[in-house]
Amino acid sequence: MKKVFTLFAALMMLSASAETLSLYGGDGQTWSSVIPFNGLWMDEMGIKTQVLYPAADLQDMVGKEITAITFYTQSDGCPESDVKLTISLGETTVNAMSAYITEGMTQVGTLTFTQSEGITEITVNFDTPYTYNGGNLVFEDVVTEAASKTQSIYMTGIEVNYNCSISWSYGSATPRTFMPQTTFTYGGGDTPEPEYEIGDVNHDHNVNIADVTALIDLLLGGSEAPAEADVNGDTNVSIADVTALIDKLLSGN
Ligand SMILES: [Ca+2]
Ligand SMILES: [Ca+2]
Repeated sequence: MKKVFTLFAALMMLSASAETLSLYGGDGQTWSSVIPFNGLWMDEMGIKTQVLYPAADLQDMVGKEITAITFYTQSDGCPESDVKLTISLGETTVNAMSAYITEGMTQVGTLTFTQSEGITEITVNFDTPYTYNGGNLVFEDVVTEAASKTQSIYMTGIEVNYNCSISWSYGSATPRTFMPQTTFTYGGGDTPEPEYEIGDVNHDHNVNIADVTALIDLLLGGSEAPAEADVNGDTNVSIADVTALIDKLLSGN
């Protein structure tokens, strides 16, 4: 029973394992003080910043759940008093920013900057995982508790040749060509295919008579059997599996 439980637990962990997608790392010297966090303006409620990630860069995550997003600072720096922001994601057919995207945004979490030094990463762990459906992805942060005193936050990234982001300054929304260095953490979605088919005792990605020989050798030798050797699925590897494997080969299943 313990064996079965351990296997089950391992499978659960495998299917829930998190992957990451890191983009726009650049040279580490290119930075923005307004994308994705507009530090100097964080003393105003409602200040909004958006980044538009092209779908072509996000194909690894289609159908998966995004659970966190990380940005990187070029140097120490944060608002000089606490700021709270809401973080939202959405998908759009828009390919470049000319105005804020207002439709289809969903709040996924919040972020609080507290006064501190030495920040190199800013990670938002989502309260609500976001299922990515394959569109152009919009990241948004909005100030919901303004700072009493502000300071620029310098974030690393790359310059691109179209308006991929937008921020607020001096009374208007300003499109930008800065794409912040970003790591997405994602997982879930499709359960991965098992590595080997049941009966593929020798792990050569074929189930054939060589596996019968391998299974007999294994039983005679008393060595540890791979999970694929339990052909009849009774959680034991025994002579009954030789019979089951031969039956499987003869029946062509
Ligand atoms: Ca085989
Ligand atoms: Ca068995």
